[in-house]
Amino acid sequence: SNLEEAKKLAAYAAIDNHVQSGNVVGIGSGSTVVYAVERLAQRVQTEKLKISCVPTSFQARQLIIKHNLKLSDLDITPSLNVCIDGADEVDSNLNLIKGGGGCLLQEKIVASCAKQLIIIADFTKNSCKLGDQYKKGIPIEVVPTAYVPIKRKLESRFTGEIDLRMAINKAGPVVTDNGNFILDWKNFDQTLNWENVNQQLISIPGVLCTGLFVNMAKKAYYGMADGLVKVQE
Ligand code: DER
Repeated sequence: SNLEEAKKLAAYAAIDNHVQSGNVVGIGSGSTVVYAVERLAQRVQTEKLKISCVPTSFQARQLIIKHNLKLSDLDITPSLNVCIDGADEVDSNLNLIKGGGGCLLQEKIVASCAKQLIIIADFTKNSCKLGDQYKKGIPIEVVPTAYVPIKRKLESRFTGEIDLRMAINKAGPVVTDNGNFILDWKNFDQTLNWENVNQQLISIPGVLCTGLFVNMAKKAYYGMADGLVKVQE
């Protein structure tokens, strides 16, 4: 599909522009980063690229191992040159909604340890305001024992709906790689100040992380339907 082709275009462009030998690379989660890992593996073969890769999820770890890339972690390499990751939506200020795949906590940690966070996405992720196109809500990772009081606090403070993310191939709620639950905040007010909102959310006891990545991304690469790549910075 030209959506998959668009993801591949963005991924290849970002890897070719931002990864060089000697780099420690954060590997994001989701479907677009699959193409980024593919490109890294190609470059290791053709250019003898020397890199270490730090995963942001079990999925990313499996990808790194599958492609025989050098696996590292934050104990061994706590400072990364670059982190390549997808996003559910990007606004005109390069603020992101992430966590559609449920991997937001480790994604945010690894991104925070990298000198640059580079986003790769297809054109459908490119929005003016968060919520223009992405309707599944802002993910909030919470300690399972606290999800009801947190949900009620959020419902009293903000407009919109707060839903516990339920699993599809497992009975009950989604449990993240870190053993936590996810609340999805839908139909939020799109005019909110996301930096303030993020600070308010993480100040609630039991909230571990939000899918609001504010002032973190350095650039976003979008694969376009016409086969071109658009860069937002
Ligand atoms: O869950 C995540 O944060 C993923 O990176 C997601 O935002 C992007 O997933 P996709 O590349 O499959 O759209």
